[in-house]
Amino acid sequence: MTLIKAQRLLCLLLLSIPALPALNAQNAAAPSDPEATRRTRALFANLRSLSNEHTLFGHQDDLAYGVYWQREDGRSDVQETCGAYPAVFGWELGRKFGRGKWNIDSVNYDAMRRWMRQVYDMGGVNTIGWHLDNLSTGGTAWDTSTTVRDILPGAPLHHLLVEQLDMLADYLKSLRSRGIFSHYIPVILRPWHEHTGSWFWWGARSCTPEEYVRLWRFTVDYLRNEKGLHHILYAYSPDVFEDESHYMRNYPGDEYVDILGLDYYYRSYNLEQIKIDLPAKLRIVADLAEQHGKVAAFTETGFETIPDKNWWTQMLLRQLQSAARDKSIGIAYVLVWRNAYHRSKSDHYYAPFPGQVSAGDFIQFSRDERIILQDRLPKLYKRPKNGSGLKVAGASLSQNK
Ligand code: BMA
Repeated sequence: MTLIKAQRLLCLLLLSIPALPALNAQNAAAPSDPEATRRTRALFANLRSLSNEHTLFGHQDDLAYGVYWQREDGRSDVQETCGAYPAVFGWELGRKFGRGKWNIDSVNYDAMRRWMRQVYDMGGVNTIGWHLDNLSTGGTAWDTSTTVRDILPGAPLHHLLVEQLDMLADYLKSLRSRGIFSHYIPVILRPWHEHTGSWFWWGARSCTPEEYVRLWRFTVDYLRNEKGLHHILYAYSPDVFEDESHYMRNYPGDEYVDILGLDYYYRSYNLEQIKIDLPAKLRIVADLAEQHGKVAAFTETGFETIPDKNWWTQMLLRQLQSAARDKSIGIAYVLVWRNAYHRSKSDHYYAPFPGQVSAGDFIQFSRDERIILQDRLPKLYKRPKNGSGLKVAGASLSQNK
């Protein structure tokens, strides 16, 4: 073949590629960290591309404890209710590193690392939040005394923030897979959450938007550049907000955020309002994620004690569906809050367990085509070959749950 013929052939081949524009556009979206590991990049792109049709279901501390049980290997209230584990698992770092071996909810850090590895081995996703103690006063995360300005670079207590981030970095560095091809397990880190509320020391009434943005950027820059961590996706998750500009008021910038989230709880007194309000809010988050090339997620929600027996299909599912529009991205995952194990907190649970009033409806929810639990997970840590798309098992398969 002459050189000219070969060039023509190459041109023809290249011309045939734009037949896959939508897919390429979605695959082109990349995490905010230009040096993100291969698996982290795959996770980001896959969450984004699955979100139009699917939403991964997640539960906080699912493997650690449930209603009236704690630390029993293999147990999960979700799995015992519907036959499948969640697809997303939320974990908590708080109160403060260095205070002992257990976090604020009596979860042991070593056990948590083991569970995170199990989640990764199951093909699931780990997301980590942090109710960090107030570093100025020694109070809890809910001590809203002004603190942020004391711990920013150049401020007198900055070393206390650095000390915590050093320990966080060590913990994140220890999140590696097993075996000879050991590698970092990608994680979603969700720092400084619910800042539109005023119940945490990094909240709306305790710091200015500028201070918040500096705190966020310092956190990311320190972990990424000083500590060289590239297996992290960062989730920004305001609580309730008024409109787009309120949502973006403290936005640290596209170079610092991967996931646009929302924390929003159902409460008996606001059910009527939430029916109208929530789909609109989720839509704003999804639209912003689309515009900024990010993933959209419902980063925390739930209806404490789930007193409405049809809540899963009649409320949550409908609202997730209404957030997705034709060909645009939708809500990639939803995480319901924890099922407290202690009898003194017997009304603090958000996922069903066998016998709970909404258990039957949760089974229906878990079998819906949109919702993905662990048994229908596509391979999230691998980019699909161009043109092949993500493979999600049909909902019919999960009839065996
Ligand atoms: C809150 C409650 C607390 C818990 C904290 C951190 O929403 O669930 O009981 O200690 O989150 O997980």
